[in-house]
Amino acid sequence: MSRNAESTAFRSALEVVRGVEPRVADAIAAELADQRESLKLIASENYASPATLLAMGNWFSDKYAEGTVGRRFYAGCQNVDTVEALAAEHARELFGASHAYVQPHSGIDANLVAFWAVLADRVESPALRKAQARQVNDLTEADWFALRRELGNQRMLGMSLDAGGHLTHGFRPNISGKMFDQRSYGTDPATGLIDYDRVAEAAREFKPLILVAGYSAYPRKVNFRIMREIADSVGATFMVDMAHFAGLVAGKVFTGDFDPVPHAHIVTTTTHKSLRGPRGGMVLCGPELADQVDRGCPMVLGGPLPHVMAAKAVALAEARRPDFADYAQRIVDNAQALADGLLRRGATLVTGGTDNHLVLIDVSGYGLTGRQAEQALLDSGIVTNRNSVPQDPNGAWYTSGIRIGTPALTTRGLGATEMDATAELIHTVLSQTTPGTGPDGAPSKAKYVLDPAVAESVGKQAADLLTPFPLYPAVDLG
Ligand code: DSN
Repeated sequence: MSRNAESTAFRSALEVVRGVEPRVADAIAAELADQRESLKLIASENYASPATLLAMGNWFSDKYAEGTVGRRFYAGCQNVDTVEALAAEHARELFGASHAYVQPHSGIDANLVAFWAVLADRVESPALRKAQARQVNDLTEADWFALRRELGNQRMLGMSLDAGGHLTHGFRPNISGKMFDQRSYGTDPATGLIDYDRVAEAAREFKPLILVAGYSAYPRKVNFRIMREIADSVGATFMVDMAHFAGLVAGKVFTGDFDPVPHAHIVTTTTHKSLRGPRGGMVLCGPELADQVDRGCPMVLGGPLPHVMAAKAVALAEARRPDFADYAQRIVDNAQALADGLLRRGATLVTGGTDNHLVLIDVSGYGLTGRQAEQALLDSGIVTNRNSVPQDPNGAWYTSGIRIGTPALTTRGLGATEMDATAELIHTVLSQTTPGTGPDGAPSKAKYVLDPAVAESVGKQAADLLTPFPLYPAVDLG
């Protein structure tokens, strides 16, 4: 697409929206302006390509298409079939998977599909077999009771949230922590690293049906070969949620023992993080689980989002191009440059560095909670999110950490020099912010004090850092 075409496309779309509800058009334009001006360091965010974004704004949004390619519960799905098949083909080729299911609307949905597929495949439930053989009317009340009992209380072992796991890996407030009998493995308190011997021990003791690997806030690689051996040793199904690092797998930065696809029975991901696609999810698996995974809709999911599947096909096609491998490598190079810059200035990093796309700063070293640090950085034009650190004394709301990631800034083109400058800005804000007090004068975990002149100066330097790297340079909304 020519640069001119991109600009015309977005401008025209906004003009049409403005004709109906100008406040929505204004908010869309304001979002672009905000994203252009801020140093976006949220590890799970990125900037999708114009082609990916434009593939979503169309009449595919109007179509119901429950079922799978060629087997729909609705008529007239031939064009949805085309884009769903294309997205799945690109995903299979990109990741070397034998089966790809591209319907999940989000990462949580992808994980629910995977959980269901494993339960349906592994749990011995005669009632479920009858139900799946379309003999639902033959099931008695006692069968249904047995089905619920047999599928419930199955065991899952996943990484704990405060060690960097995801809430869908068995965290109590999430459905995964309620529907499964759940245990967590953490990280070594001394190193912050996964201790595979401890994981093996936990697996031997607990004998999970599903062993889950994957993370949202663990700044290191995971050895999926070892994790698979642990799963095999206790007869568990090995599931990897690669949502955060799918782009690094796609770009062949994570290969061999660190590529989950050859090692896991089932792999889930989102498509919008380091993979740089539209907001959505996806499941990859071998032939053994394919039929169960394909029951995701209507078993677990509502109707698929064909406009998003179209955008997934576009983004996955982009990720198959050679330049994506270069992008993926630069994500990691940038994260390491950022980590080095922070360490040189005295910051404490969980695990002492990174070998993926994210860095976790333990801001208790600055005397702050994660919430105070997050807000002080935001005041200074630096967008991050607070995150628990292992054994966090401040819990999941206030936290003691700030998670930062490089997929978005790398898409903009920033490199090692700018990462060092970013480390300087972050360190300046954190070292000049102090904890505040509540109305009664008591120490507060939320309030903080930062000289507005410092915030303004850092904000200006952050904006200057971004000036040579315009976001969506071809898009001029006028
Ligand atoms: N919310 C995502 C993240 O920020 O890591 C994970 O679901």
